[in-house]
Amino acid sequence: MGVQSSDLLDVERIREDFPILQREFGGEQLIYLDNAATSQTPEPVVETIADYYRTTNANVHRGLHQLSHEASIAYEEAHDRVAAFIGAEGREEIVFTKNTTESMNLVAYAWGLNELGPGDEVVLTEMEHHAALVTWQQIAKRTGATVRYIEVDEDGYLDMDHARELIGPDTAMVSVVHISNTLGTVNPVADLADLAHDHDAYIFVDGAQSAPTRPVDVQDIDADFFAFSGHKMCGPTGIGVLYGKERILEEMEPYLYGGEMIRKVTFDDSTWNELPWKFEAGTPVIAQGIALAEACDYLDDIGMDRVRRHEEALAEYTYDRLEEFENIEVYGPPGDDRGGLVAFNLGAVHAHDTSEILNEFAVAVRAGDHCTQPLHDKLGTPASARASFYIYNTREEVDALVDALGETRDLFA
Ligand code: C6P
Repeated sequence: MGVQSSDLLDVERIREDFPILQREFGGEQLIYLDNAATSQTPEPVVETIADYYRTTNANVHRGLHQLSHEASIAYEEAHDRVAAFIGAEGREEIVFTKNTTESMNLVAYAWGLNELGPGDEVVLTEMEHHAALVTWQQIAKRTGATVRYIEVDEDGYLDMDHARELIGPDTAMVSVVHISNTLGTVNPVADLADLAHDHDAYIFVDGAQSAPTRPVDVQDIDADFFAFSGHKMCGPTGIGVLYGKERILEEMEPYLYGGEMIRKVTFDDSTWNELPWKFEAGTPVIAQGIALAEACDYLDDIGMDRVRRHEEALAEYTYDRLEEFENIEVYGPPGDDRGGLVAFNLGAVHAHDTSEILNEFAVAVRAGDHCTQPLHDKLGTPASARASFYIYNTREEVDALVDALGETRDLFA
């Protein structure tokens, strides 16, 4: 069994920063286990947003007035802060987007449309989120490139022999999820980066589930691109991050055109602003970016290694407790080798029914295909229920989940 969550984090103290966790539904206190979809937002981040609008709100990079100057500095420094959070070299490598999905589309359009063609291969995995799968599928259709999928084995791991078979001289891009949002598998992205680079291909690591939950150093894993979303890591909605190696971003065409991203415009042609602004057309996500920097501070103050161990301990505890049910299917690797989420089906009970009944006990879990339809097809089920954890969750909440699942089972017996 994993380390007690209370040995790792001062959860009681952390919970004080999240008043939403005090909400009650039908007399029961909320147990929020849908963090892989969206995490809750701590008071310091909420305060940062409010404070920005109270004291600093102005457009950036435009006015010469003091407010615009202050907003611009704060917005630019937010890029530095996010760069430090993932070990990037500097703000040039950090593009603020709307979310992980937009970061993926940015590269697919700006790089993929220009660089891919017939004979080129984009290698994905069977556990990719639709953000990657659908995007590369469509770009491949438009360019004549081929999409191939690294198989997932029965235990929820990538078949690395198959990866070595697929990644070869025709591979142009390997796009792989760091932690599967359905299986909880932590993929060997550094090994996949080596394989991709051996064949002069790029690797795009989808960090939507890893950046919020464990220390990530993009240089250690040698990712060419890395993407994540603010709303899964104590930040606001409406902000995502695309990390790209400076050399590659320099060579790429812009994705969106307009104000902010230009250097010189004439009636005939235009030239582009320096990185990262070349990829941030129009008025950017100013308040959200500044709030994301605060979220990075908040998480780093706790310590990302402790966040990781807390997540792993809760996932392992949940996995072990779910095994108590006779007729349960738990997807993905063993409890002691996964990120902080557990997807399952309780006998023949549809995942939607499970989540509706859990909702009666104020337990919030996600049910559905989690934007991994092809993976669910492979698992032989249209949907699963999923509990996912964050810094404020406790073993007692997992116990409450298990109790509520016991009631669910009895109801459908
Ligand atoms: N997954 C969930 O699992 P956006 O919506 O753009 O912020 O994130 C997309 C995304 C990309 N990759 C992975 C691995 C993800 O888990 C997600 C978001 C959510 O509940 C919504 S499907």
